[in-house]
Amino acid sequence: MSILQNHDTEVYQVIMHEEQRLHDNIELIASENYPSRAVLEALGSVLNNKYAEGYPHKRYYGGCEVMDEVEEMTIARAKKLFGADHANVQPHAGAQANMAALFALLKPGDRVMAMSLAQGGHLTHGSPVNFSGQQYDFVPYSVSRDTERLDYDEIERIAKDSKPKLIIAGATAYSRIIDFERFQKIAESVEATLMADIAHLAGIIAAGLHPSPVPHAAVVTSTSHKTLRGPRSGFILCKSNWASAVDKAVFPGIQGGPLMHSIAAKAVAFGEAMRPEFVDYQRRVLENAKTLAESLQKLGLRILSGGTDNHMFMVDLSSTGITGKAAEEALDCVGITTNKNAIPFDPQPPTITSGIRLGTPAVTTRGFGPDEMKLAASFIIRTLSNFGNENVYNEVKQEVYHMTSRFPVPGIDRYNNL
Ligand code: DSN
Repeated sequence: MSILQNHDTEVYQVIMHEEQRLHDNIELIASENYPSRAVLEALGSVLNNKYAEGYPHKRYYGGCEVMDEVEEMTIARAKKLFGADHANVQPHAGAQANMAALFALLKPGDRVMAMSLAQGGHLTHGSPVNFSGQQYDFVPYSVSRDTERLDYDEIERIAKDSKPKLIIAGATAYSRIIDFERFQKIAESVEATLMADIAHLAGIIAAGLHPSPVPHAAVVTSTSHKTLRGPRSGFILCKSNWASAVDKAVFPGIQGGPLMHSIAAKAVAFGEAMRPEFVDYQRRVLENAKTLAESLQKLGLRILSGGTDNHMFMVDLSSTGITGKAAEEALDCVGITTNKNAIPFDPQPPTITSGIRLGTPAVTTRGFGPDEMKLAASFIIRTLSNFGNENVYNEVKQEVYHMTSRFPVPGIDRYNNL
């Protein structure tokens, strides 16, 4: 950082402020993580400088021999890590991966079934304000009101009624195992294709701790920065018969030059995910999520579906009289970072919500274990049950800082060079 410090103090200062925030706060956003210094180094490398439109050995620019090596290495690692026939590692992010997958699999106007954003799906799974909802005919499926889990019989019934061309399995706010095999059986029964979006689950799936959709789905999309702990980016896995359509949809369909520095950083993350310590990390992510959910439950908060099988869960705040937005803001005041999140059948608008979503990938990377999860739960309860009380907020903030200052932040030099 010393070059930037002298070169542009203003930018240097804001980065230092963010490092400080990352160090001081407890990061409980389910979709965030701390990638390794090695991932950040690849991201900040000279690979940023090169145009490499096209694919390995079929480029539209000269001087791409190193780019070919980088991209082939990343593709090979993605295929090996997930056991996939084909990988496209060029999508700039998860939304681009989903856009390319939909372009490859569908024609405008085709019918698609997916979990709606309001139920825990994703913006690109048919939201009316997104290209997906505007270009395709989406039929949503929900969780059951009683169990707050996916009801596969009901999903099958909707599929039989609506006869979609594509079914999307995957979520951003669902804490239970997703039965991709059952999804495939449902898709097969109505002659639909199955696409899985594993942006949240990718690291857990790579570690073998959640069933993989790769044997079942035609196309699997993902990000690389959530549980997978890589750069902020995306990728697509697919069966061989979809390879050409997927590649054409990514480039030239929706993207120009690939971000080669990001592709190299994905290779680093895939390499890290093949190591035994990554499996151990994912086990601890799951254990921490369970401990945090159980501790909050014991202290009186309602967890949707009664718990979690993965790295995250949703807290229903309805009975507290505090909205998701107000809870997010109160927790920000004490140095606990979360996000408001609509809960299924939420009466509040998405900018307010009745819930917050909590996840443990980042705190686990930082080294927090069950003891810290129990403490974090007690901080959350003290903050929310003393809503608006600045004195209590200040006390809790001190205790949060006392806890976070005992843990280094991976990827940040001045808080340990990991
Ligand atoms: N924004 C991501 C998440 O937080 O889950 C989804 O795109």
